[in-house]
Amino acid sequence: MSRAGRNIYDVHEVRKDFPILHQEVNGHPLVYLDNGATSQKPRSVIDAVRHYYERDNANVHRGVHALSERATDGYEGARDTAQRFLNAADRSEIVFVRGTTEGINLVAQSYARPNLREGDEIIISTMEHHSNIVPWQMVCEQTGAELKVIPISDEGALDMDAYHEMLGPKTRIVAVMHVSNALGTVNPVKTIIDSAHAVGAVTLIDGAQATPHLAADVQALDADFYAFSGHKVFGPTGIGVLYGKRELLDSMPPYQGGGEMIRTVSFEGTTYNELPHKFEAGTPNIAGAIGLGAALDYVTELGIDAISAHEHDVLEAATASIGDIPGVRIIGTAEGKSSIVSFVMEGVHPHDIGTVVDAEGVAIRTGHHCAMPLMKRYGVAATARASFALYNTRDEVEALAAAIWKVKEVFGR
Ligand code: C6P
Repeated sequence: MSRAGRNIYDVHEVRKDFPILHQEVNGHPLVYLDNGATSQKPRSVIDAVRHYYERDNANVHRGVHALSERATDGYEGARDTAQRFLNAADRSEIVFVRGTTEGINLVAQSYARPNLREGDEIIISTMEHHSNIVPWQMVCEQTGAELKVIPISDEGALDMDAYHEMLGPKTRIVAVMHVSNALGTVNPVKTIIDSAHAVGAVTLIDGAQATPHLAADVQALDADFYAFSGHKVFGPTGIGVLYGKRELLDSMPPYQGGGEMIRTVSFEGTTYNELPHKFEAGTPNIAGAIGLGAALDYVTELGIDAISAHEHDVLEAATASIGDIPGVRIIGTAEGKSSIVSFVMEGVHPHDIGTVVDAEGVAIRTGHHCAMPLMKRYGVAATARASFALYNTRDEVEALAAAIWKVKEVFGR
């Protein structure tokens, strides 16, 4: 459904595009607030995947037959869509990967590992997801490089003074998240990138939690690498994008070997395919890429600014109604934060909060959110987290607040 020309964001119309939202869970209307983990899919994405399997299914870049050409067009068309979505300068800078995790591992192993040596430094931050910590720890083990960690304030903002002090001639890579999955903090990535470039370091931005909520323009940011996952931005699981500047990707060895990534193979030696195919060994996730293309089109049609404005309104309502509940402490209160409210409750384990609110039809995530060092920074083992998306409403915020009051009742708090 085209929304071109619509100037009022009508969340109730938007909700009609998401079949899964219209169901009851435990006798209550579903209130899905676990979008940070994965978001729901609009009809256009489901239809694109179904259409592909019903009519076009074939392998890509290989056959001369009609179906193979259609599959190739669909797959490569999705690359064009991703290029536009990220405002990348060239379509060859868009590498399809399984998700953010694979994108970061690709950069760690194909860029960092061959280029770093003992004495070099990699900077990350305290709030990173494990997928932007562990790959760099592995590179440090492999090369002798050292990991430096930017501290954060109690509100959950990066300590930019500390960051600037850490930067120096030894800094080779700066890898930070655009938006925090556990706090909602939106990091000043443009400043981070500019300062890293001033000392000659290469930057990777983990955009997993940014792309569903705000504009990610890789040229405006001047990011060297930018990774995101399809399933968080209303697309399928098992597909994501790694953006890399062409000259960097060109200089890197392949990540995996196999079909598709080669130009010629002989037992004497192999030559590699051009970008981006050099990094896409084997039959790719064709249906996933096509679904992702439809998802990115969907977000673009709604308009990322309209989505941000709507989500800001929902976040404000949530911060007020959850923050007002006695005994509840919100973790992550940085200015300008995005669509996440993480909280703990006096005397109640987050898993118990999750279980009680689920009985009320409200889906939230509880746990360490794959950010154990961050949990340690706040002295907690876990939090409960409500994460909002473009289809959530103020009524759903009220349902969440009512469910949290219910938790207090159940646990006598
Ligand atoms: N965070 C969450 O509930 P993958 O699994 O590769 O699609 O994404 C990993 C990832 C990387 N960075 C950030 C900032 C993320 O939030 C995630 C995934 C989910 O918060 C699952 S742990």
